[in-house]
Amino acid sequence: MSNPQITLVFATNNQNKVKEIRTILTDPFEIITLTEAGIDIDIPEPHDSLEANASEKSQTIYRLVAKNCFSEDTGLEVEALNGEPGVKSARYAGEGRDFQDNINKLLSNLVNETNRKARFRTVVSLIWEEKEYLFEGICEGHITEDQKGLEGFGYDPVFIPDGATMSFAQMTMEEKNSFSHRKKAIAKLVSFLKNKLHE
Ligand code: ITT
Repeated sequence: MSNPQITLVFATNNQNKVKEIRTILTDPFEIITLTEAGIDIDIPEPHDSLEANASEKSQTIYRLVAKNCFSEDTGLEVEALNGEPGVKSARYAGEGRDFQDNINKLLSNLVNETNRKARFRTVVSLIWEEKEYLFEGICEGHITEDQKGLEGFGYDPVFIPDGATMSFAQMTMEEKNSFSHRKKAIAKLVSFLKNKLHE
C-alpha cells in the first residue's frame, strides 16, 4: 500500500518559489498553491526579520484556510553591506519589487568592493496541527561583478554558491537545488514531518 499524501498549502504569491518547491517536495507531499486554494491576497511582510515575516505569512493563510500550511521568507545577506539587502531583498530598489532594479542597486553598491561574500538565508514557517515550527536553510557564496545566466529569479544571476563556478541563473533547477538555501530549509521540514508521522 502506498503512503498517505501529506497536503500542505504553500503561502506564497511568488510562482518561482512554487516551481522550485514542487521539484523539492515530491510524493508523498502534495502542495496546494494560494490560487488553487482560491485565495487572492497580498500577504503582509511588515517585520524586520525573516522569521517574523515567515510567521506572519503562514499565520495569515492559516487564519483563512484552517489547513496545514507553510510559508518562507528569504533574504540575500551581503557581508560588505552589513547584511543588506536581507529582509528588504524584494524591495531593495523600491516598491516596484523589480528583479533587475534590485540587481543594479546591489552591483552599484559593491563597485570597487573586494569582499564579495554573501549568503542566502531562508526561514520556513510550518503550521502543522495548529502549532508553528521554524526551519532555516543557508547557502554561502559570493556576488559576481556582472550578471551571468538567464534561469531562476531574483538575485540568481549575480550569486555563485561556494563549491560552484556557475551562478544560480546558469544552473538547472536541480543543480540550484543541490546547493540552495530553500532546499536545505525544506529538507528539515521533510524530516520533521516524516518523524511526526512515525510517532
Ligand atoms: P512571498 O509571496 O513568498 O512573500 P516574495 O517574492 O515576496 O514572495 P521573499 O520576500 O521571500 O519573496 O523574497 C525576497 C526576494 O529575495 C525575492 O523577491 C527575490 O528577489 C529574492 N530571492 C528569494 N529567493 C531567491 C532565490 O532563491 N534566488 C534569488 N533571489 C531570491
